[in-house]
Amino acid sequence: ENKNNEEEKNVIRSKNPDVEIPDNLSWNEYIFQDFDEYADREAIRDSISDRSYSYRQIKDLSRTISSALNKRGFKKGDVFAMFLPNLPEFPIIYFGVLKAGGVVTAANPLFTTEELAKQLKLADAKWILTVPQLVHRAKEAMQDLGRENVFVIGDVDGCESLSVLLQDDGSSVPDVTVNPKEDIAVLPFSSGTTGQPKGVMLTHYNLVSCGSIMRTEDFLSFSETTVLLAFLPFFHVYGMVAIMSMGLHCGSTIITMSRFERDKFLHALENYEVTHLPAVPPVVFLLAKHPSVDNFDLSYLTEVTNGAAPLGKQVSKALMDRLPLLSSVRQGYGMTELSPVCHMTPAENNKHGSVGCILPNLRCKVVDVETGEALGPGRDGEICVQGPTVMKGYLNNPEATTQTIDNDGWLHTGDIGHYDEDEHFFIVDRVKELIKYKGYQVPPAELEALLISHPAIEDAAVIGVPDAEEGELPMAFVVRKADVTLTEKDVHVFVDENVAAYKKLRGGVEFIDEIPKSLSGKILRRELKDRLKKLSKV
Ligand code: 4UW
Repeated sequence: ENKNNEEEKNVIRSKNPDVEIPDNLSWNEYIFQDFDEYADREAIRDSISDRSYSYRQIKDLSRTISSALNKRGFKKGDVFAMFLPNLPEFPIIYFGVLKAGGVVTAANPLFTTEELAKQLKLADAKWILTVPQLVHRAKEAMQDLGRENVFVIGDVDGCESLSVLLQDDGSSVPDVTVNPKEDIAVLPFSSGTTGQPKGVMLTHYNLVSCGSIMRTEDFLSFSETTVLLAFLPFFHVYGMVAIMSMGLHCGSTIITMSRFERDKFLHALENYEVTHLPAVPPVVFLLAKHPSVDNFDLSYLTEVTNGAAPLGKQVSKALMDRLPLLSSVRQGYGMTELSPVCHMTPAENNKHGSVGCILPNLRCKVVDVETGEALGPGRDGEICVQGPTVMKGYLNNPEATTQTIDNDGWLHTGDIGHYDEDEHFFIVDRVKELIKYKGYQVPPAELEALLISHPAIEDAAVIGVPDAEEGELPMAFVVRKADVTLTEKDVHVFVDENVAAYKKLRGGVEFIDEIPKSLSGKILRRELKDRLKKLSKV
């Protein structure tokens, strides 16, 4: 490439050479590349039921699923929803759907029926897989759409059991041709920089690109001797791509955990001799600080990786001090819209508090939010990323797409940060609305829309209150209608009844006369945050 210097000024590229990205493989073909070699090795095991599958089984059974789906009328491009916790069958169905040319949209198993129905509708899901505990919500949400293809892992009257699909004779494995650069493989949901959750179109090529550039020696360190503990949900890109898919691609063993409970988690680390732990800040915090940790033998654990929310320098240092056998506390930084990783800590040169360096094949710049100028080292601005992992766009939402990806293909992350002289990046703030509670996305617009639907509420705004352990706690400013009584408790009860538990207003409710807004009607969240700071000082 021979770009002129002007254009390249302050555009950061990896110090590692670009890698070759296969453009003829589907995401499932890429992940399965070395499965024949891994053969009878254990691919995935459930820490609760102890059910497990070998690499050979994952490959064979996902073919079986594609045949079974084909017989039931599944067509290329059909959207298949997965509404379940982390179970060892997850990758079998996931790759089975992809093999049949389908698109996977996975939803948070904590979702209420309404939250699920919204995603199914936007994604136009024709099929869904769930577990008995959630089948009620899955059925209701599908009925809203006039659809009834509900599969369940286990036995429930009126639903076809996964075990029936798995008994298929494999005679109808569909012969689909995937166009990796055009065809969507997965459709995760993200609110992006503003508004309600949107379907993020990730093509096979987006994902193969992300896999290929992460896999470079300096970054992803999974191998055939790696044991991963997967408590982070597979419905989210971090779990789905960076843990489940890449763990399998590298021939590692994945231990699934469908529910996080401290002692069970620590016991699983010891019992399964876990070597690699992909984590989020509250769990890194637990490992660094909680007294129970001393009761377990964690001597196999060599790597803890943080992602999805900011990790303080002190916590990362404290963990290294506590577990001297850890070779590193690494970080990955990413976003659903980036398939999802753009920065990772390189093997050498681990700097506490840094999210690492830009991965090969990508370009990154830090731009002044006012002028758009690409800034030099040490200066804070918005992180922008360009390259083959940038999503195809938001589903049926060209407006939101052009707001996020500019004409030159730069994706604007909505994160504020800088890089140092060695081109290691640090995230310091977020300009987008998004709130992250324990790494989960809590889109303020969603809570605001809910609040405003309450008959006694005139207007509302939701912001994140910083919290050392959980990241941020959603908090609402509420304007009451004239002549109504509405208490803080009323607001909490109303919200708790209507949203998944992680979206609760743990940061509190504050009544206010008017929501500060710009002339164009946008909520001035900075002003609310400043107001809160003042309140807490009084
Ligand atoms: N530090 C500070 C971080 C960080 C962060 C994310 O829910 P999304 O869209 O996506 C994610 C994806 C995270 C991820 C995926 C795969 C992976 O390997 C890895 O590292 C191990 C991480 O979270 O939310 C995107 C937003 O979350 C914040 C940031 O605001 C970003 O725009 N975020 N990672 N390390 N903040």
